[in-house]
Amino acid sequence: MSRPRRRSGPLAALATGALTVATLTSTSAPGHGAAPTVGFEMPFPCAQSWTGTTRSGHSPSPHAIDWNRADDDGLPVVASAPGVVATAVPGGTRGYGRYVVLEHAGGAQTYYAHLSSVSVVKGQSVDQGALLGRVGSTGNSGGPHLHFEQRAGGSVAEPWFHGARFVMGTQASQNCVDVPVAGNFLGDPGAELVVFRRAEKATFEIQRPGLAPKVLRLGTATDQPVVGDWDGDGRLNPGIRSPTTTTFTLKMPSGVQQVVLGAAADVPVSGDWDGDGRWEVGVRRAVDGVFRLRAPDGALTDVPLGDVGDLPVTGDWDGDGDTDLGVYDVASATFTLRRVDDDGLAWLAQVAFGSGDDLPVTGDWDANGRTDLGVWDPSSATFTLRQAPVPSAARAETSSVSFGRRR
Ligand SMILES: [Ca+2]
Ligand SMILES: [Ca+2]
Ligand SMILES: [Ca+2]
Ligand SMILES: [Ca+2]
Repeated sequence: MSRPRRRSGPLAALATGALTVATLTSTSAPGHGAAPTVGFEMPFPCAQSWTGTTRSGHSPSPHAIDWNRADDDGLPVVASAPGVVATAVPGGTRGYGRYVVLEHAGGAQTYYAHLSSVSVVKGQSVDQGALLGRVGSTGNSGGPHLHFEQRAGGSVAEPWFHGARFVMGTQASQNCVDVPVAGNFLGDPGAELVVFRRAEKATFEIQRPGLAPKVLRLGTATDQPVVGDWDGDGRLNPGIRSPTTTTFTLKMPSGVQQVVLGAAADVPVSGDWDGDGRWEVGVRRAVDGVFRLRAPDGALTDVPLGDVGDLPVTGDWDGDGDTDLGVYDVASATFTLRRVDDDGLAWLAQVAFGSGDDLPVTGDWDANGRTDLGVWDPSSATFTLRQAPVPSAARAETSSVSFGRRR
């Protein structure tokens, strides 16, 4: 699915000259496995402290971790690394109870067990830091805690977090993730680069050339970002969707609008579906990959597009004022863009752009009224932007901009 992450343990550190003798020694000590090729973080939101314990006799392996903290029943459990949901069991009563398995690059897996609720479905792609479910005590469990495993080659492996071997005790999660976003927030003609910074008090950070980023505060670490021109003044506004309550909170200077739509696992999308200048919301359903678009009167339109594991994108590819739909396939780094002509016929264009673990972003970089494509590389926090006369053009200009926090 992806290349090895650049910051992922001693081998990556060696490349940057940061490897210490102590790390080398512990890596080669008997009984210790090699560092994982995936850059795992703790399965909890940024900065939360949790106490992790391992023990001999722990089933299925002494490498499995039980995570606890005070009053932990019902607290969010998030993805340790980006991946695809291999297993989601929302109703389990024995063994792992309600649990989730994520499949990562190179066949690595992570297990999240004894959950009180599961927020994802099998087959969907989830980003690092995304909500998977909540801590519970389902299955073979004596009280609320998170049972967590990292697996390699099918076997439970010694766990690593943030490039270091796990050590028992209390530690703060460094699962502090930026999510790439873009759009015209500032009112000048082109789109700005934006990241949604997952934190207990989450923020949208809007790049301003030559100035500090403009910071808009909205949402929490486990909310999903969604941006759009909710009030129709020509500038984008921030929004979030809570997967827990399936409620969108759309923030405007005049106030907040709330919309309830979709299931917990669904991914929010936004666009001006009817071309009147005010944007609407929708979801891409995780179970079947169908876009469900919501009109201002609440009417719903379903548009199937792409595979379940694809990531949704939206933009006005043809510049007619109506927002169009698209999907990005991470494994092949290919956008599939859909537009509808004056006769109501739908047309698809495929554009190969990006690589590795890149995440898709869209925005009108060159301010010509047609939305362009881009990707953000999490390991370098670099946006690569594509500008072309039309989205399907074979020749396109690309530019790279570093913005956001590297993972
Ligand atoms: Ca606006
Ligand atoms: Ca509209
Ligand atoms: Ca359009
Ligand atoms: Ca453009």
